[in-house]
Amino acid sequence: MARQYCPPNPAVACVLAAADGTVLGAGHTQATGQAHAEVMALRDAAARGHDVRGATAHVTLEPCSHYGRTPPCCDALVAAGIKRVVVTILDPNPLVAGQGVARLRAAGIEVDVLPPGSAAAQAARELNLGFFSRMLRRTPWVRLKAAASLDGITALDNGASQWITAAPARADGHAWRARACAILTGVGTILADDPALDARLAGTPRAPRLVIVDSELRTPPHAAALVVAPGRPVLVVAARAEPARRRALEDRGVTVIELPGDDGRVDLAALLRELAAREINEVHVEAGATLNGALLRAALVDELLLYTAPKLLGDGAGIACGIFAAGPLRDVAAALPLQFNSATLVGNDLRVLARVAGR
Ligand code: AOF
Ligand code: ZN
Repeated sequence: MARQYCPPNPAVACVLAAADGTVLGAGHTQATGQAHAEVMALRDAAARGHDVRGATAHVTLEPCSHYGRTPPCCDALVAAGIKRVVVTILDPNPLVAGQGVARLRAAGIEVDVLPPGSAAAQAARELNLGFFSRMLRRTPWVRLKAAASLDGITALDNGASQWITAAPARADGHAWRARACAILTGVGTILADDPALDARLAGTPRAPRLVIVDSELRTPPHAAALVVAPGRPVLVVAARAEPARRRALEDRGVTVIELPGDDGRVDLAALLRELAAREINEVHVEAGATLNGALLRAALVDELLLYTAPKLLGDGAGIACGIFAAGPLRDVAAALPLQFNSATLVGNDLRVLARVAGR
């Protein structure tokens, strides 16, 4: 759950343990601007009436050493009399990046950092892929979601594309939307389907922002995606923003920016950098074959989230289309190198997570 409400802050857990291993308190990161994991664990121990002096703090991310929206956790641990801190992985935030450990050691606290290659360190990183990506690569983690039949079809000749997968898979898809900082789509999907693109089925307390790639600024000011979730930030990214259309969208509370690429369309790599600058950790892409394909060809996708329904929908004639317009390949060896991370039955549909090699 923390993953759904703490972005853009990383989701962190902290357990305070006595010398004999007894758990004295535990906590995790709250919504951005509120308490970090360490502070929650200290509060938990206090509420349970435990004395934490001399205890060990196990933290899944290096305790912060800086004044951000909240004061440094290092200071809270020092003030509480913690004797030893076990850190799963260093914080990649340049404002912290080892300084948390240094600050604790300077205060006489024994600090152990788990080896970066250890399973625990890998798991701690997996928990916050988007945060690590934004901090280290200055671009968000991009997860592309699609649903198709067993034969890879996303729409029929008559354009019918809704409900290829069943309710449990759709709810699962909403949970993935809810943990992202932004949902990215294209104007083609807005015009064709008029989707809400919110995370209502997940009941998330934090609405992920919506980003619409819209080179010519054709998004209708009354599109469902702009009105269904009031208060949700919406960013429309154009290559060329005609002033009257821009004004009509801005009147709806939408932010419009221009990021023209060489081909007259939106520069997608620049868009992702812009999103990282706006504290977007994870981007959840739900778009049509064209934007999906453009992101894939530009090597901007890190992970695929594919739902496969146990249905056969045709031979690809007419407008029946595949998931990605990723361009023709001459050679199977030239295909994007992917690795399956998991395959899970969600209801009667199959959910596959495949990661681009090296990401
Ligand atoms: C921790 N414990 O549970 C988390 C940390 O603006 P602030 O004060 O909330 O600080 C945000 C930064 O703190 C964030 O970018 C990351 O470096 C670190 N997150 N640190 O000690 C936590 N979530
Ligand atoms: Zn902190």
